[in-house]
Amino acid sequence: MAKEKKSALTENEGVSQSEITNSLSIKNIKKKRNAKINPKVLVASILKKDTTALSRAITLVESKNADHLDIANSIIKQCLPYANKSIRIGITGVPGVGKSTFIEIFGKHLTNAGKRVAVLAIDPSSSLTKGSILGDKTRMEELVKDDNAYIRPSASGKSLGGVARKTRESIILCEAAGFDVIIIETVGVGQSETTVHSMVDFFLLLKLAGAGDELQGIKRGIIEMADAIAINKADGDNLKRAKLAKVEFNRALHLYPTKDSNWQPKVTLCSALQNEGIDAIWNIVQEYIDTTTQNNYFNNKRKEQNKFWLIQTIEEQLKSDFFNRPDIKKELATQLHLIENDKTTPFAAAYYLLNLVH
Ligand SMILES: Nc1nc2c(ncn2[C@@H]2O[C@H](COP(=O)(O)OP(=O)(O)OP(=O)(O)O)[C@@H](O)[C@H]2O)c(=O)[nH]1
Ligand SMILES: [Mg+2]
Repeated sequence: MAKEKKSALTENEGVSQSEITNSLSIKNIKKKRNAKINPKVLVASILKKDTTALSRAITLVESKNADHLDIANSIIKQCLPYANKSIRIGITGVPGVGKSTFIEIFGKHLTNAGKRVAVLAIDPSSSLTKGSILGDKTRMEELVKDDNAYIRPSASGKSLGGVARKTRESIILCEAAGFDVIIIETVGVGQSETTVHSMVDFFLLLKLAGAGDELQGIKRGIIEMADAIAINKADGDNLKRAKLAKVEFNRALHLYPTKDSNWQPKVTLCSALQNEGIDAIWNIVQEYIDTTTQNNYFNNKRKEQNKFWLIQTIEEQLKSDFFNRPDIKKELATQLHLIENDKTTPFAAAYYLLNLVH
């Protein structure tokens, strides 16, 4: 044995020991990285509430590598029987309304009540800003240290549909890992609210008390989607204005037709900073779940959401397959050029390109 060792060393003469160690460790890292991921083992760990395994699975879901997609699909399939058991809450509001502060305190409220909470985010700006919720992880100081909480920085991607699919699948994985409440956060700046609304049970809109123009600046659609509106920063000098805003929102909400859920959206005040009104919001969520479970809306909505996501996924996939074809890429450039020079119409060009595929 000693002899063998010696001859191995002689073979490596001229190469320093540190170089050998370095090359060995690089080889090891590569080997580990390429080691075949065993979906079964990963799923078993997820079911044991292992959040490292959960993070690995979410990374696979988010990966653009085709091999990873297969593994991710297998993991999700195995997790599905354990999914569907959480309460999914969407939270939206304009930048600065206090979403991070709210989620931190709301999350702590839930973990103190013995719940396990996962926070995911849909951040439409993430491909540009590299994910603003990354900074949130440090802002949610208490929650991030909590063993019963899991915070995942937002998925990034070119299309909202793609990011949404990843979040949908991450929800399933989090549920399999035994999280009772899943919070999906999004910045209230556009399409992403509709996307989040289509994947949650309860939709909470955080608002600020403005200067009397409460109802003018907000998109009607978002108000219509909300199951509750919480006017945040209802503290200090702001309290009076917040109370007035509550009256206005209540009046406005009564103008909307009753929802299919038979649920009358609630307006409430809170101060995330001072931890006031947070328990009331959780009570509203529970009341909503009770009402909609009894009238079966809860289950029906989830089924409708699943159907919606089936169609959505097909559309997304067809679109990406189409635009990624080398012949389409080339011909699209030509057609765009022709359009620019008024040599063809958008419809003729579209039919021409579509016919290349059919
Ligand atoms: N007075 C008061 N300030 C608050 C309250 N909640 C949040 N803030 C403050 O408002 C600022 C913005 O809060 P964030 O929680 O970062 O807001 P956000 O909605 O996550 O913002 P973005 O991540 O930029 O979209 C911070 O300075 C908070 O301390 C509140 O209830 N009362
Ligand atoms: Mg934030």
